[in-house]
Amino acid sequence: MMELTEIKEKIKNFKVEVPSWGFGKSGTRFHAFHIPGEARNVYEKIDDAAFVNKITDAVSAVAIHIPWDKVEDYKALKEYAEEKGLKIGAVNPNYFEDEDYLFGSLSNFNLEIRQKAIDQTFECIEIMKQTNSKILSMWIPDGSNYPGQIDFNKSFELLEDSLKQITKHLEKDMTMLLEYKFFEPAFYSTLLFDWGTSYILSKELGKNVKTLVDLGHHPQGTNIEYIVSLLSQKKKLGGFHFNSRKYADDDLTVGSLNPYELFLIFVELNKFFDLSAESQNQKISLVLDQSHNVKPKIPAVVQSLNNLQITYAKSLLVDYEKLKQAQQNHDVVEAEEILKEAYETDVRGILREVRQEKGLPEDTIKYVNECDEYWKMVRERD
Ligand code: LRH
Ligand code: MN
Repeated sequence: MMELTEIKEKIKNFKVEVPSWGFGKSGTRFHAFHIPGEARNVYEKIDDAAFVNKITDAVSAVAIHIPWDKVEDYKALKEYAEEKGLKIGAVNPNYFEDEDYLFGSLSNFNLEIRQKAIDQTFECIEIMKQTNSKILSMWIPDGSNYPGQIDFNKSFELLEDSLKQITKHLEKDMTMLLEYKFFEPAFYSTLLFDWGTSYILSKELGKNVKTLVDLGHHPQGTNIEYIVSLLSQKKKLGGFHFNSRKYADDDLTVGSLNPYELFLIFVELNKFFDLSAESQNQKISLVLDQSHNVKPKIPAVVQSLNNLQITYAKSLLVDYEKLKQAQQNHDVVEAEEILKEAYETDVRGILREVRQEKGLPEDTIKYVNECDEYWKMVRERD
């Protein structure tokens, strides 16, 4: 059983990347409502991430999305973030908005369009060099809407070939993450639809290529914690997009829906990773990926970090030795009770102590709501 002092140390060093797009305008296909205080450009998104980090000290970097966060001078962007105590994190190429990608991007039957998508990715690798980012985070929505529309095998082959060309461009300390998603925007087939397709490609493409698990990208009833455990065991789990959902890819606040599932995922992660160690960031990329359609952006991100800290703390309370014993003894009830004991423990007191010791606000959400600097920013942006 981990000592409380060690648990507090780990929580103090636990950090996740926040998505630039989590602070900007976002919505559904029906509408994107204006939320007071939403960031209007990448610099305001970095300002907001820095504000969140100032009160939580739980932000490692800002993930950027290209071309949403396109700027003239990426070196200046990196320096701007560093001035604010942050790094530029994962670089996300956008393969879902260019008109030419109607019938796919990296798997498009048309060579010119495939080359365009490959060149766009090379541009993102250049951006990584200028921003000192080490993670190329690829979500490839290519697929089909109707039976017969594509040749599954030809398309997969074309995707594989494109990724091979891209992998060759990666510098040796760079990692490519393949994010799978079982549907949307394609509604009949998606080439990279599950952990298996991502795993197959990551195995074929080499050690710099790993899988990324987005919590909203699985069919209902999927045992995500087992997928996480298996990919970790096979050394192919490269990263996470944290959020929660009730139905599909809802991109809701992590921990809002199904917090026990999130806890079970952290229990598996702890077996393979020390999530609090700076060095781990190279091994596994922990990123929030949410769109705050009804919540004010900054409070929503602060709430998300709270939920992740609470979940991580509970997962550190698990007596892993006793659990292994119960599993070996087929003591099913005892095994579950060991997990429940940790999960049902109220760790908010530990978090308040940690924040006190770090000189941070104990109640971060209350702090934002009473923060003049925050409300001044909201007024100025409206
Ligand atoms: C796709 C996704 C992907 C991002 C986008 C904002 O659903 O999860 O990670 O590019 O959301
Ligand atoms: Mn995602």
